[in-house]
Parts: sequence; structure tokens; C-alpha cells
Amino acid sequence: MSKDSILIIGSNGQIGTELAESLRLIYGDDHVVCSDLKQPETIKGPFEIIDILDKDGVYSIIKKYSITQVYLLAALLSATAEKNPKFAWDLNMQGLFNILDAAKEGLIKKVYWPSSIAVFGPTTPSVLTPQYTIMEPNTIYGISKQAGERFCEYYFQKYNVDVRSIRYPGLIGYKSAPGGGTTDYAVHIYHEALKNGKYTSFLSEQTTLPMMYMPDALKATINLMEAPAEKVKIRSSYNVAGMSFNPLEIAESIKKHIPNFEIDFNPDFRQAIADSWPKSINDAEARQHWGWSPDYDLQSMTDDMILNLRKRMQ
Ligand code: NAD
Ligand code: AKB
Repeated sequence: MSKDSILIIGSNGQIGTELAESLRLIYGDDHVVCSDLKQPETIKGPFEIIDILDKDGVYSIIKKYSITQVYLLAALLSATAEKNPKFAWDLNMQGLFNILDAAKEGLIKKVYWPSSIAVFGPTTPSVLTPQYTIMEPNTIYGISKQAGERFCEYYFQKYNVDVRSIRYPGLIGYKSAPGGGTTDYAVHIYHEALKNGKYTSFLSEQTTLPMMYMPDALKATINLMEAPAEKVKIRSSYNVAGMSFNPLEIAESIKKHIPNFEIDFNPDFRQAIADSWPKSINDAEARQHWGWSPDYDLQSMTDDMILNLRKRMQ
């Protein structure tokens, strides 16, 4: 049994719900403490109410459970952040500082903090966007993620903090609902296809974005966290790619299961956010440094989503 004890902050969200399950399989229920602003409907292992902005509260939970690793997932995502930019900046940045400082002070040994493809902006080359390129994000979410990446690297270089990060694309899964992002349509579309046979997309038909199926995101996250430190050569955040598609293409993949499925389009404010992001990602460094490769493409993800959502709806 590993001696590590893990704290997930923001564990009720889209990633946290599934990450907690995966980490508990590896480390055991008692070694993975979940935490969020509110209690979830069902609690399987240790759970604590934590507000990431309450530094003393966070530190006391870290001490209570002798936590060695923190996965910091609490944040406002792109669409929600645009509605409350000042609060999004405060939450996304101060939350990160509280955990980086805990590591700097020797309270914890390892930190996971997710970045996003939102660090890229309209001036970034949008096809096969490389690890190192122009980064001029024009959303508050992207600005906070870019600043967060710089601070992760700074804390690694100055204070030897073992912080690891991935620039997730849009994530898609059947176990949990997305929490206010621009890529959320690619989750909603499956639910609406199965319930109503039709979906109105808030992004236009040709909006191609990088996406990833949740099992691949969990694999990337855990592989990066378990990689020997010398293999983690990038301490800002790693590009990782899964697949790229637009609303029309995901609809086509759904039609293989639901032939009468209909999609129409009514773009809203999220269109401008999506238009500022890459269409596809070059993840050569993640592949070379710690052996990343995805298992799912669009059709195999759709097959699995439909199969599992159908089971859940029975
Ligand atoms: P989510 O919105 O589904 O979950 C975030 C969780 O954080 C929620 O349960 C929320 O209650 C909690 N939270 C909010 N404020 C908090 C606070 N003050 N203290 C404690 N908890 C708080 O988000 P997610 O999709 O699970 O994303 C998790 C992380 O991954 C975020 O940093 C996000 O930017 C990043 N990310 C997600 C995606 C994606 O597609 N889901 C893509 C790229 C990056
Ligand atoms: C969002 O759309 O905000 C997230 C992300 C890509 O960071 N899914």
C-alpha cells in the first residue's frame, strides 16, 4: 500500500467525480480525501467541506489527514468565468497560490493543477498547436490559466515544488455533468440525442475543437502524476491531444446509433470563446517525455457514451 494520501479539491465536479473513483482504486478509499463547497449526494470515502479560498481551512485538512498530494480542481470554467471575470480571476489564482504555498512550505509533496487549451488565443497557430507558441488568450479563464502555468513553473524553479499539469482539451464523460465550459455542448448532445432525438448546438456547425474522452483524461492525469520526476520536463503544463471534431461530425457519429437524430445551431456568446481556441493540438512532448497516447477517437467515444448512457437511463 502506498504511503501517499491524496486530497482532491473540487471533487464534486466533472473531473473530480471520476478522478476520485480512479484514485481510490489505486490508493484505497481511506487514502483519497474528497472535498468541495458542498457535500455530494453520495459519499463513499472521506469527504470534507473546503473552500479553496480559506487557506487556514485548507491547511488544517491537509494536516488532519497527513496529505501528501493535492489535486486542485476548483475553478470557474470559461463560460462561467466570462460572466464574473473578477471573481474568476480571484478564485482561479488565489486557489492555486494557496496550494503552491502549502507545497513550498513543505506541507505537501506533490501538486496536480489542470490548465486548458484556453491558454491559447486568436493569434496562436490553430492547427496542431505546438507546446511552445504564441499565447495571447482573450478570455479571463484563459488568462488565469496562462498566469497559473507561469506560477507553476516559477514555484518549481524557485522553490523546487513538484507541480504537474496538463492543458486539457474539452472533456466528455457519461458519469458527471460539465460545469460551465465552452466545450460542454459535446456532453449535452449525447443526453439530448437519447432523451429527445434532437439537439440545438450553441456552437456553429464548423467549430472544430480539441476534445478528449474522460478515460483518456484520467489516464493522462494519473500517468503524469506517477511519472518519475526526471521525466516531467515541462513544469508549466503539457499539451495533450485526444481527438478533434465539430458539432456536425459528433452528430454524424451519434446518427450511427440514432439514425433520426437531428441537430440545429443557435450560436451564443460561447462561439467567440471557441473561435479563439485551437482546432487541434500537437502533443509530441507529452508522448516523448512520459509516454502519453490516447485510446479513444470520436466514433469509439460515441459508441461507449451511448452504450453507457443507455444503461443509466434504463
Ligand atoms: P467543474 O466546474 O465541473 O468542477 C469544479 C468543482 O470545484 C465544482 O464541484 C465546484 O463546486 C468546486 N468549487 C468551486 N469553487 C470552489 C471553492 N471555492 N472551493 C472548493 N471547491 C470549489 O470543473 P471540472 O470540469 O471538473 O474542471 C476541473 C478543473 O479542470 C478546472 O481547473 C478546469 O479549469 C480544468 N479543466 C477542465 C476541462 C473540462 O473540459 N472539464 C478542460 C480543461 C481544464
Ligand atoms: C471549457 O470549455 O471551459 C473547458 C476547457 C476546455 O477548459 N472545457
